[in-house]
Parts: sequence; C-alpha cells; structure tokens
Amino acid sequence: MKKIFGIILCAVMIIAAAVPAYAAVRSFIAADLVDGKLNIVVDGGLEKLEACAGDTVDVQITFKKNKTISSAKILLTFDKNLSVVTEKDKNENIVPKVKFDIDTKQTDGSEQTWATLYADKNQLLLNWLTALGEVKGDVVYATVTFKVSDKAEVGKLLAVTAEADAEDIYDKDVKNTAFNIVDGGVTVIEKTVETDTETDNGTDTEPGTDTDITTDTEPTSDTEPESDTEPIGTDTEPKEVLKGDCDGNGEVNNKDVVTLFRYVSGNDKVEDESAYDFNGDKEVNNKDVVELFRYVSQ
Ligand SMILES: [Ca+2]
Ligand SMILES: [Ca+2]
Repeated sequence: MKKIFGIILCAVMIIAAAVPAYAAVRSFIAADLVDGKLNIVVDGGLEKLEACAGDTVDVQITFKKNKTISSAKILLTFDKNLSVVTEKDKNENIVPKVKFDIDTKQTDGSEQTWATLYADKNQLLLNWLTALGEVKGDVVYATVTFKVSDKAEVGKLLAVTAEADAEDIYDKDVKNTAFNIVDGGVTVIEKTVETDTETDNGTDTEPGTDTDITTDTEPTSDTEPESDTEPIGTDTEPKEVLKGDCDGNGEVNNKDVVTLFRYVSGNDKVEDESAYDFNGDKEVNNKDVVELFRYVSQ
C-alpha cells in the first residue's frame, strides 16, 4: 500500500516538474458559479493560482455553464504587482501576450479578436466576437501572461478582476446573455530556493486596491480611448453620414468592419463616430460590428 502511494506521489511529482516554467500551482478553494448564467471565471477565483515574485504566470479566463456565446468584450483590472508580458507580433509591433483560446473549431472563421493594454491603468481590454458563428460549452476564452513583481509580498493575493458591459455579452441572435463574473488573481508564494535577498523594503504595499471586487461598474464608459477632441459631433452641422462607412471613403465594405472592430476594442481613436452606430441604438459596440459584418457579407 505504502509502495503504491509512493509511486503515485512520484508520478505527481514528475507531472508537477513537467509543468511549464511559470509553475502555477492550483488547488481547489471555492465554487461560486451561478446557474442559468454564463459564468466568466478568472483563474484564481475557483482554484487557487500561485506564483513566486519575479515569475511569469498564465491567467486564464474561462467560460463555464456556457450555453452559447458569440461576443464577449471583457475588461481586466489587475493588481499593481502584476504586469502584462508583451511580445512582438508579426509586424514587429509590441503587443500584450494574450492568447485567445476560444474554440475556433466551433465557429466559421468569422471571429475577430483584439487585446488592448492600458498599462498606466493596470487594465487589459479583451475583445472577441464571431460575426456568424457561436461557441457552446465550457471553453477557455483567453490566456494572459503576467509577470509578478520582484517585490510582491509573499502571501498576498494579486487580484485580477473582470468587468463586462451587458451589451457586449450576447449570443448568435445578438441577444444579451446574462452573466456572472468570478474574479480571481495570483497568490504570491515563497520561492522554493531560499535566497537572502528577501528583505521587506515596503515599496509594494497597495492598501485596499488588490482585493476590490468590482463587477457592476460601467466598463465601457471609462475605457473609451480618451480623445482630446469632442467624440460626438454635438457641435457639428448635420451632414450626410453613410452608416457603416467607418473609414469615410464613401463605401461600406470589409475594411469598415475592421475599422469598427478596432475602435470598439479600444485600439483606435475617432473624432466623429456617427457612422459607427450602424444599428442606430445610439451606442457603438460589438453589436454594430456584427450587424455591419453581416451587411457587407450579403
Ligand atoms: Ca468605408
Ligand atoms: Ca449601435
């Protein structure tokens, strides 16, 4: 019996040694899912996610109890002791290291993804939609790679919280999907190899900011790219606006879909968004992207 236990223990240790370098350790801590809703779960919320100061750690956002979903725009706010790792994309642009894992086998290739990092605000905006398809079942939405500050205090929970606007979480019929958010985060653990450098220099204290769980705030209003010009043409003369012609070249085509998608994902600034509200509900969001995409696909 003891021998079998020993073998199992060895196997567990071998598996543990085989996990990637960030060596996230997970153990069940709580369950906080709500029935009848899409549950947007940040790693560390249901299972403890642990990492050492100075390590990188992958934080997954998963959809649980998902019946069907076609759009999800999620704003993450993370503790100041966390920073999003960046990398170069194909065009040598520095981009946040985000992998949208959502099951593309279920969609028809019409998905769009975008991640915008607001490093000064410790926020990351993730946007995904599929214009024609849908994704069913429990899936990983995205994986974000964070670096834990070298000065992060052992034992501290570095919170990663999520927010979403009701208008951006919807199904194939562009009907809003009720959702519940389970916030998460990374718990800082002691390094296994002791060093003498662990002096408490007290520069990393963030009183109260790392445990705030905010799910009910309006994410879009404060995450819109700050333009220094009036965003809406309140003082402009009424002029003929071609709905959906987001790049203003007089035609409505795929390029406008891309322009609009980038805009709602926080990537671009725009002076006049009157052409962007394609469905005319006085808001510019993922629904306009979908409707515009369907329009140009006809
Ligand atoms: Ca155009
Ligand atoms: Ca609209």
